[in-house]
Amino acid sequence: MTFRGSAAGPPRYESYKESSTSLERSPMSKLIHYYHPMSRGARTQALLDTFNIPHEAVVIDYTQGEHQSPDYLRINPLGKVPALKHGDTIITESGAITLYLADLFSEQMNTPAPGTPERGRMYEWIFFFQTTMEQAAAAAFPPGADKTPIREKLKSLLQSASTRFIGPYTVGDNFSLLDVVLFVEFSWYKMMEVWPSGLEQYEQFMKRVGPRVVLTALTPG
Ligand SMILES: N[C@@H](CCC(=O)N[C@@H](CS)C(=O)NCC(=O)O)C(=O)O
Repeated sequence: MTFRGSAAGPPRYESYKESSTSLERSPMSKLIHYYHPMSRGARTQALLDTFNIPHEAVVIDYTQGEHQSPDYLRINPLGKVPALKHGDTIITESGAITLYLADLFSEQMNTPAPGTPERGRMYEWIFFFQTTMEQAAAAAFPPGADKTPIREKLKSLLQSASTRFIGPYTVGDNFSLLDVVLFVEFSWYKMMEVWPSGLEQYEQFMKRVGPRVVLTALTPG
């Protein structure tokens, strides 16, 4: 795994505010990703970085309330990260951003073609994470003794899902966006210590794709 980010880090929200007028006039091709390294935005940022997609990364520090500022609420009225601005188009919801990027940059990301079994597999994992897993993971915070049942559930869900895992990569023989999605998601569950031990297919996968994923350090930006 490559942890990326200079000492100065990506541009902070301040720099977005200063230049917002010119950014709004940017050409359609300009991508601006609003995220925080300790958020679901780490996954969409990893996609942009791993596949070398030109973009501007803007950290929205929700720990400092930047997600509730009037400027950011114009980007995402829900006050959540991540969000993606593409010209005049704004996409929120990390799963939607993932699928939007997958279609825009299908060649670089090795996105499976519509209507193929691999495309179905891609949807399956992304929706599994966004709905079943992340809803349960959110309920596991803040940690405490009473969270043991939900943590056991997370572990057991991951264990069951492993039977759906086919290698060497998640959609066949080539490294794709879905590998990045799984790697980042799995890293979170390892960090939360709800990672099922002894599942060789997961362990091999993490070792295989880790060196190829560019993941912004999972520490506050
Ligand atoms: N379903 C949304 C969830 C977004 C979300 O809840 N983001 C969190 C960080 S992971 C956030 O912005 N939290 C700040 C808050 O809710 O105040 C997605 O996947 O993008």
